Amino acid sequence: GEDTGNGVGVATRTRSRTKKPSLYKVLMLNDDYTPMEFVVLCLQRFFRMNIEDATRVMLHVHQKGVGVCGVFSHEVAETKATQVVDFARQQQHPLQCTIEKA
Ligand code: TYC
Repeated sequence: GEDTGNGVGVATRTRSRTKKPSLYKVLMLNDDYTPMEFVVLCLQRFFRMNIEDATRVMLHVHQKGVGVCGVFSHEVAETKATQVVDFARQQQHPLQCTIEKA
């Protein structure tokens, strides 16, 4: 705080103490059984991708084994990964997602 003339410090703060949330990647993993169209649907539904981006990410995962669906706060990343895996399981697909610190 600064001295205002009467010797009393005025509480000022130019920097807040709020810290930015750490970011996490949601990773999608390849498998031999989940249909390509289902993976594209998941990327559209849970990551708001258009069909071109969803197809590009799906093919990347299919060819490389793993790919990034998006980067989010820890809570949002966990929620999206869980939503994908639960939706896939409901349809009897083994599709897996994990999260990793960005
Ligand atoms: N490899 C799957 C197939 O050939 C397609 C697939 C792509 C599965 C991406 C999972 O995350 C995945 N049907």
